[in-house]
Amino acid sequence: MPTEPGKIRNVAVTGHRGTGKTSLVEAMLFQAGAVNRLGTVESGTTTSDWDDDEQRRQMSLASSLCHLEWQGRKINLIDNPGDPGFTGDTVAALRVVEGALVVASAVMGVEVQTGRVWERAEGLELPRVVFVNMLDRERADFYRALEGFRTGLSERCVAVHLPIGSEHELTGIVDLLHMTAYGSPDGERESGPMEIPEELHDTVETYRTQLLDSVVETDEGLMERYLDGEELGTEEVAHALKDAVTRGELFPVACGVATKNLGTTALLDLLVEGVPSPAKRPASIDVNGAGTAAFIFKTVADPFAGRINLFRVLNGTLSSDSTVVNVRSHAKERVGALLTLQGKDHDPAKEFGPGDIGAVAKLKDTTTGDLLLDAERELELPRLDFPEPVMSFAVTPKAKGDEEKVASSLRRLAEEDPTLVLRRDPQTGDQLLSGMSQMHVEVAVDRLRGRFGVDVELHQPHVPYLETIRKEARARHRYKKQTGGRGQFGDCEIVLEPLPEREGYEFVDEIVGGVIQQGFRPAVDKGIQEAMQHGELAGAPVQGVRVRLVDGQQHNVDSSEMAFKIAGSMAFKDAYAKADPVLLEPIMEVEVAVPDDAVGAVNGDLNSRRGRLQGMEPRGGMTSIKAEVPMAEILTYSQALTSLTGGRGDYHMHFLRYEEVPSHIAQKVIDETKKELEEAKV
Ligand SMILES: Nc1nc2c(ncn2[C@@H]2O[C@H](COP(=O)(O)OP(=O)(O)O)[C@@H](O)[C@H]2O)c(=O)[nH]1
Ligand SMILES: [Mg+2]
Repeated sequence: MPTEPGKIRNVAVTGHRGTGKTSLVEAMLFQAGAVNRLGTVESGTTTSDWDDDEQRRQMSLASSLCHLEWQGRKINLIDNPGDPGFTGDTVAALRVVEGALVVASAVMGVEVQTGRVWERAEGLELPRVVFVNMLDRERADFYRALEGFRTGLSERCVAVHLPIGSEHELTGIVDLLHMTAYGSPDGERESGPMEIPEELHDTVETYRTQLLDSVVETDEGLMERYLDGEELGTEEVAHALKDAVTRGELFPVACGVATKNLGTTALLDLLVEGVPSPAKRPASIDVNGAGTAAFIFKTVADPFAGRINLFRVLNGTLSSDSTVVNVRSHAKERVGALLTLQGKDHDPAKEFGPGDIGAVAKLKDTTTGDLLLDAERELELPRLDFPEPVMSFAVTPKAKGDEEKVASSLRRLAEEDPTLVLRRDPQTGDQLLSGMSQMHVEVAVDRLRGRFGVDVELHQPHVPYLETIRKEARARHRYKKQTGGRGQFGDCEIVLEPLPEREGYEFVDEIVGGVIQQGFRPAVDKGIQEAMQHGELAGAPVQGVRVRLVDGQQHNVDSSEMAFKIAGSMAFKDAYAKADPVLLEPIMEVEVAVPDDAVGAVNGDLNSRRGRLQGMEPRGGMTSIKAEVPMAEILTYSQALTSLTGGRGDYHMHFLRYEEVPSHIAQKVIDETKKELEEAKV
């Protein structure tokens, strides 16, 4: 297998879920002879979906590394999950490759995740090749899909392959670059090259001209000769195409049928001829001329080999039986066995050179996002810019007493998957597990059971309500107890005022003439702050209040800090009730991407969730809807969106600000909290 940087192609296979990425990787491996039978997703026999959970769900849940040899080049393929829940893997994979192979369905064309992946790649200025798959399906239309890419994602998308026939009458594909055709005896090795069928000549002519026009436009020398009517050689066109792809000036669009192994020969040729090698494009992670440097883009828990780290060599050569330093943890790591992966199968490898992608087992303290160097050096860690989690669940162990085990196991999972976030809500006390989709969190729960033997339940988390006041109020409280010996005496008068931003707390000491001695005044403050932890409306923390301590009285024998603390707390409660208190709720900014035909339904639904529409714009072939929605109404949005869009939509959200809860709804929240508090008492 060739390993010089100029002979490597690193390609991340990405796109919407169910577009046939895993099947396509399988077909390429099979066509190149890297595996000797064509596995299927249905029978759980593909090379890249090797995990039990993946086979059960018949979908990719983690990125998987495969490799093959084609035209004397080593092609490393990273098959990525399409479900938005597992975007983290895609984000990391895109950082270690020179090309993204964006797979789309010829029936659905550009879908939500296609657009998101495209944007990510755009941000990295990553070369892209499109594969329009599933040409054999009913209602498949290559030309419509091509147009969708051109209008939705980039006008610089240009067809390099065309289908011969369509739907169930599909018989092959045309390679416009080499002007040949390929046919497939359904799941066998693809046959060809062969003659382009007569009846397609006109169409081929049209699209070949479009391709040549687009290519020469990016290369002045070729342009002149082309305009002079000179016949251009295939190799020089391919060369110019690759340069254009490398600079992001063209995005070639290929097509085929993954499950029938049709279109793979031309696609593999295209990856070799159209995608830059690591020698042609600087790695997207700069290590400042370090010696040997490798970047960990994925940590996999392998049931047999333990923890496996997938890496990309950024510089130098990583050899087995060497020692490296982890830039994040400063730990010295012993690199024992290096591995070449083919899905779950691994073979020992001696070394990986610059630009290559491989795996290493049994590192102690190294996970996703880490950088390994041959010697200790100050270097900034690459920021992967993972998306923020969109949904949270409260997690509780099924068995009492398992709390610590649940927390530590979840921490392990979150280490491997940075888009899984674990935290305790200080306000509600919930142990929150946040992820990118419901499926994402559910898979984490499955792994918790499978790998750590702990069972948990997921609940809807509590909404972190707050309370504040709307007007000024004054109260005085005298705390007095006379019990035999020394009594208790504290007396204070306070004024509450709303703070303008409805945030924070201020205590202003306005005592004059020493009616309360200096030493007792902080006790009043303390008592007030304690009372503010659980507001009288719904037991939520109170904020946005200035308290002025204006008057009081003390007793020279019976007064104590304790007495003033209680007086402060009681005075606050009295004043609070008169200060027109309200409940505040978190408002989220939600961005939903949906196909155009679902816009009406989705807007209607957001409206019924007290959402306020902020705007709509076309984005990546879909419509992006922005709205502000109270958190309480959108905790279980994932299921709703799935049923509204038939699984074709996705969303992101983040906290925006707190707002008053409308009074009719506030009453419900207050009643519910009271009920909960009472139940907790029993
Ligand atoms: N008819 C047809 N089905 C396909 C094709 N490619 C994949 N499939 C099927 O589509 C489903 C999803 O495929 P998979 O490879 O898991 O898609 P992924 O989620 O993008 O990896 C599976 O049932 C495949 O058998 C194709 O070209 N034609
Ligand atoms: Mg897959």
